[in-house]
Amino acid sequence: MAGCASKQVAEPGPLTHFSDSLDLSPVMAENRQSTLPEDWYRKAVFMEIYVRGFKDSDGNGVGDFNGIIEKLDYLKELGIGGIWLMPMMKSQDNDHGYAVVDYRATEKDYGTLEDFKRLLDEAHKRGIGVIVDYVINHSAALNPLFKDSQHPLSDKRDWYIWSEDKQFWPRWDYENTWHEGKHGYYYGVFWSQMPDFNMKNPEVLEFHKNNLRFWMNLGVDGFRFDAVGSLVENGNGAMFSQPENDQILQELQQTLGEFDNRYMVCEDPTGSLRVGKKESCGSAFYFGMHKELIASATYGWPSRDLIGAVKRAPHNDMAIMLANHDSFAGNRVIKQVGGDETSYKMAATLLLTLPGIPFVYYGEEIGMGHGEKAFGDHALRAPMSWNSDPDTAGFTTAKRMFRLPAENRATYNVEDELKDPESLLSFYRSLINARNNIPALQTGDFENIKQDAASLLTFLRKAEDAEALIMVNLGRKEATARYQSLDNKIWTPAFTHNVDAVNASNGEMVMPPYSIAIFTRHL
Ligand SMILES: [Ca+2]
Ligand SMILES: [Ca+2]
Repeated sequence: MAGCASKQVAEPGPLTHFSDSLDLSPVMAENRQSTLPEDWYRKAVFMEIYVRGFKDSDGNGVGDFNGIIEKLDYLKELGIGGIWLMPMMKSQDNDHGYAVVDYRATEKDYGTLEDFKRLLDEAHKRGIGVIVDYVINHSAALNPLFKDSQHPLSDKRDWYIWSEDKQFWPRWDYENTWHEGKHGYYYGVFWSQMPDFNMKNPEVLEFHKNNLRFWMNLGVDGFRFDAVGSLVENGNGAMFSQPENDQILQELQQTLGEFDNRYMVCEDPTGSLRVGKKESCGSAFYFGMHKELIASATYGWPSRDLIGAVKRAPHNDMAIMLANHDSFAGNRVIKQVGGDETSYKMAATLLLTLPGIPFVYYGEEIGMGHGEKAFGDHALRAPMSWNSDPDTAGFTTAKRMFRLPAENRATYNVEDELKDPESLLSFYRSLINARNNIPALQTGDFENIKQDAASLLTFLRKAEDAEALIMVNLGRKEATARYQSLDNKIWTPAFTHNVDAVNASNGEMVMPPYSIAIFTRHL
């Protein structure tokens, strides 16, 4: 309407059909069985793996599925029973993978669907379960679904959250969460390139459930759900932790329940305990606990809220960790402990003995540092240090890598640490394997035992027919631990570090600095 003085409204033009390229068909649960032991995830120590950064198998400088397959025996010997793969679906970002372009395709850099299937099979042969990151809150802006939804008359319009007028819904850092689209404005809480799905639309939830079944039919053992505190919005100021989120997560639990033996764990940094409840996700990363673990290890005594935090957990299925791929959760552990391996081992001990399902972030087991010349999240996601090679750290045969290796690869790497019985890797291996042989440490209830000495942390883990007694001296001075039945004739030593278990008698045990003793007994 040339010459019209009123506000110009762009004509939407013809409908687009980009999403015809996607497989959106309904999926039924077909391959329901699992070859893993029942409740494998309750007993397992998990490793979180950034596929791009773990191992490059084909010499193009980017980690891939086949690279992980090469290292499954390494993980098995470390005692790992579960793997969480950070997003492995086709993404727009070509980096972290949280901007998904196709929910039923693999990231091209990582390998084919066949490669992925082989990874599942090879992991299962070794008794290792594989869960994958599922990004349910948002897609990539380049996802064909969102591209179609740009048109006001598209049948995908209501799959996302659109408004004709610009809105201002500030998030935690006062950035606006609304972005200008081709015709109208859309909501995207994290980034303009990651538009939020309209999770109130039942079609969207069905779409996600079908995708979950698609991956479970292939043999995926469960999911880590990203950003579940952000699923549903009820207006400005009501964008997080809305009650509808719990309802959705319960429905997803039911979808996983169509298959045997699957595990789901959720991420909500500000609502861990709530989301972890059975009435919501059933398991969640226990943000906050990670700070108590590190603080206790670095102070040399249990932090003021350590025991309280343990007791507040709704059950033993909470996922615990020391650090992960996000810088808001802290630096690599070696930085957090100021390079002190003794504190590092104490932190690992708390992670692997207190209640919860432990998640080790790849490289944590060797004390891997930040990526060279990298900042923020990128520094936490360096290529794994397999050896001391100054150029590649053994990650690839390529000259160029997607990112520079870790700055401490010369001193902290798998090859050297495997030869050193005092290394962090040897410590993680022996403690994880000890844990794998002590059922009470995996699932037992927690009971704190008070001690006079401030540096001591002692507690019981009580299972049905066995219990474990864990005694740790976090401090740099000798201390005497007391427990009425403490005697090495009653309790069998299962793991010790810096102490001889024969010291236990008559309800007492002298604990040298930085010592650990784990005993077990049958009931
Ligand atoms: Ca590669
Ligand atoms: Ca949302």
